[in-house]
Amino acid sequence: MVQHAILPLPTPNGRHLKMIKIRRQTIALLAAVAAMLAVLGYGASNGSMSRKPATIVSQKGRMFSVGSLNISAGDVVRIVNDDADLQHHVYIDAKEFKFDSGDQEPGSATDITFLFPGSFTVLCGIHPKMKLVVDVK
Ligand SMILES: [Cu+2]
Repeated sequence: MVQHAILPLPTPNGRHLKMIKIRRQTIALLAAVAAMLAVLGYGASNGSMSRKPATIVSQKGRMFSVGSLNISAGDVVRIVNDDADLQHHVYIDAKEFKFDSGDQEPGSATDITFLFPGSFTVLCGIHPKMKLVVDVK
């Protein structure tokens, strides 16, 4: 039978514990900020947002499936890359509203929430001829 030696437990390092606590608070804060931004509709989402897209626009053959859209403030437009072998990269560079999807892989979807009334041009950073005008009322 093996005899277990009883060793004194290492004393907790006070500074280390404090750092863990601060890191936890930071993570909680970041999570709260991320949740807030998601509610406000910032950033690209992977389609898991609870808000239902008002309109789905396809990207195929280096074109958007429609040239223009009329929506209401707060509506979500989902842009789907239906090209099998092309990346797209939508962006909006308006004074009131800037958006950048990052690279959109084939099959991926990008949701854009339009919070403000106005006319916004959605462009593709890879295919300069792709253009979608979104009128938000
Ligand atoms: Cu494109």
